[in-house]
Amino acid sequence: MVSATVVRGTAMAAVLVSLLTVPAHAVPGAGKPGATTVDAEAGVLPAPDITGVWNVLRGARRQGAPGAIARLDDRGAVHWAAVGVADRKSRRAISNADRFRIGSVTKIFSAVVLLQLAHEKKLKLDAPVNRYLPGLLPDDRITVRHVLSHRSGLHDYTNEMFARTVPGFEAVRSKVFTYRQLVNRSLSKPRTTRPGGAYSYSNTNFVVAGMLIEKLTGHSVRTEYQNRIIKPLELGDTFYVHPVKKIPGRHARGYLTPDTAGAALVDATEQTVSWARSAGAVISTTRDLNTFLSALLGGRLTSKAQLAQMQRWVPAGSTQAYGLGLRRRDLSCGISVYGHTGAVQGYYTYAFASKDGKRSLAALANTSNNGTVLNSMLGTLESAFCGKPVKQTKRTKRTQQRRASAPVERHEDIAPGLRVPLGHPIASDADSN
Ligand code: HEL
Repeated sequence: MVSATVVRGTAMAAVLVSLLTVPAHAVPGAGKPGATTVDAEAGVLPAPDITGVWNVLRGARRQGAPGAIARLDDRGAVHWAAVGVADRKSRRAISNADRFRIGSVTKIFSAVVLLQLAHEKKLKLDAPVNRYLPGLLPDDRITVRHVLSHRSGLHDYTNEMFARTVPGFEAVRSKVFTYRQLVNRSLSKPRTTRPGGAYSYSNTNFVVAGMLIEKLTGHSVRTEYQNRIIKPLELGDTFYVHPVKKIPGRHARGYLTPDTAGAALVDATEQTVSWARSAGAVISTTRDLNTFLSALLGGRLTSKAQLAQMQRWVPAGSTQAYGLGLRRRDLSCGISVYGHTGAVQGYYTYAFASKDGKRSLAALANTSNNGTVLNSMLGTLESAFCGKPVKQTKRTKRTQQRRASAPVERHEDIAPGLRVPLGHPIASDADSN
């Protein structure tokens, strides 16, 4: 094992930065600069740039995240990086053993359960939602597939809920919503597209997914996640505890960035996440997320046919596409990765894997509503899957700078030209967080 640890002390706090690597046994040379990993389906993946991942985390910290972690699993080789703190009061260093809220990465869990139910012939993807939940939706043409691919046109009720970030969060952090209350909030607004129309991201779709799971199985989503995913994959750090507000065991605290520049971060760790339920309330770790995505892409959670359904893509911006509960991100080196991003108050997550699932990266910054950090964290994917950046021309540099400074809007993540939630960039001194 190669390990390097740097401890930096300041008047305010000690910041622990660590980078640990377990070299691959299976692939000689994997992880070394310039080496490549042969991936049967994805072609040749460049060797990951581990230092690059670490530098991205350091950047996120400078941009206002109290801490940031990443774990890369690459055919038996494991790399970790961690920067900053899990808890701003105790100054405990953050680590990849910390659990955290994964936000919309939860959507993959919900989609997997529904795809398994489709395989068991308990559900048809092209059947109307109303066949299983009579009278729920105002249009019989909205199908299960439309919901899972964000093409139902159901308005995203969280747009209004979190229009003002901190007051919006405080108003719901202790609330327990029924699925129906959440759907009713959505239905009080006009729909955004016709059924099957263009992609339009909405948490409402995955609230409906949770209702479908509970109706078709007669069990809670917690039981279904547990029996179909968590237990078989032995994900010992993955939980759905709704409506319990605490994260069980060792965890990173999450810090929400207020809309007012310069205002103090808000500790958002404890909340019911009832506003999201099956759209975003799962807790996990970087290790479990990598295990989960490797299993999914490796075909160990669904049949081949169902995995192919999950990867029927609709365009979702210039560098992204959406399948069924699954995002595809097209990286600068031409490689695509598959997974999801998550933004829940206090936590930004990236969890993606290669086409065959043999390389996976999960990363967390323990802040949110900070578009700069969210944008930067995309760099973990670039470093993990594209390796070292090729020398840039002045022109590509200019294009990237234009993209990085493009305005972001509510409720979509960082793809140039897409709508994104994410408040304002903040500049702060890393050690004063
Ligand atoms: S937003 C996303 C991400 N998704 C969607 C979902 C999730 N999270 C939410 O809908 C929460 C939105 C409020 C988050 C809050 C913050 O940053 O903590 N922002 C505000 O309150 C802004 N006023 C599309 C980014 C995804 O990647 O799928 O997770």
